[in-house]
Amino acid sequence: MMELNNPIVLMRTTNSMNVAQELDHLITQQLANAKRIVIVSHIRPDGDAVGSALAFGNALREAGKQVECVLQDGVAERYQYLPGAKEVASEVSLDYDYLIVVDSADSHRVGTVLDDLPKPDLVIDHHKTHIDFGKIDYVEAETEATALLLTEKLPHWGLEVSKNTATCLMVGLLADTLGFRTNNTTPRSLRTAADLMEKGVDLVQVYHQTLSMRSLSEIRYWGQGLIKLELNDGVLSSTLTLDDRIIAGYPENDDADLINTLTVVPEALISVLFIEQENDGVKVSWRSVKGLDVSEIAARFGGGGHASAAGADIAGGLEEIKKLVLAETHHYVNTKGISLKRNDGV
Ligand SMILES: [Mn+2]
Repeated sequence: MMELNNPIVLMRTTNSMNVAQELDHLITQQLANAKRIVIVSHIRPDGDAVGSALAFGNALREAGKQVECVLQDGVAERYQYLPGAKEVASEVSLDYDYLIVVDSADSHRVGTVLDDLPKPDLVIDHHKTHIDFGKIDYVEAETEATALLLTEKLPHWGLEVSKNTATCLMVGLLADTLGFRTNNTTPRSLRTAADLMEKGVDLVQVYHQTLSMRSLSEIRYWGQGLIKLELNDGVLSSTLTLDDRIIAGYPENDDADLINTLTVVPEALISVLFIEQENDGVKVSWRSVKGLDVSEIAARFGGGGHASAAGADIAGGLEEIKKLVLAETHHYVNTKGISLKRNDGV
């Protein structure tokens, strides 16, 4: 058996099957022994964060565990229909004996809910920029979604994937692949979706709720960003201010996924969106075509993510940050992107 006192990291690509099997065995035992489990995911939770946390929570509850799912920023309206969504807490209150974090590249991404708590027992993630922060970090970088990893692993960890669990997992898979159109989509994610459908998931309904459905305030908020779009040398950019949110009546502190819509512009090698936050900060989101790696730019500003989708929370004024980030993004495109032409969908 593996030693429990040392942090364990699995990058499957660099480890043998024996190690993978031993790790599965260890996680299975730990989950079997756990009674009260807290599951946490990142701030401004997207579909993969919500879907993965709820799916894991659901599977563990069905196995007789007491589970508390914690998302500092709560669950967006579009995901409120998911099983367990209404019970999600915004801070840890359960006296847990096992702590799980899903879909988070580093400990800062979960916000402040884990401040002063011991290391998580198990971290499951798929971000390229993952920095280990658990006792076990189960990481497969650049796999399409944490929900995909969970779909494959839950049965290996002694847990069943019921229709309810599968529905949450489908949300995560669809959200992170934007419906199988990100450039890291492989046959594996389509097979995973097929497996989930066989558990009874209503794909059309979940697809609509996850990706197509938009509230009037979201569309109006997009409008505020769309009229400010600028395209310079392959970099498409725009800004969403606190005022834009008030004008549109949009209640959240994110971009309402506008960034994913910008990738439809064929001239854009990189899209970047600035979302003004309360307390003198800016959330920056990047998307890029295949061959560019925006997680490198995000990392320079203390953020991270994937090659084609990354973000950073930067302290400071909006105009100052825009200047810095656009300069760095243009610098990156100029050094890496000159010979690149868009030849794929996203
Ligand atoms: Mn994810």
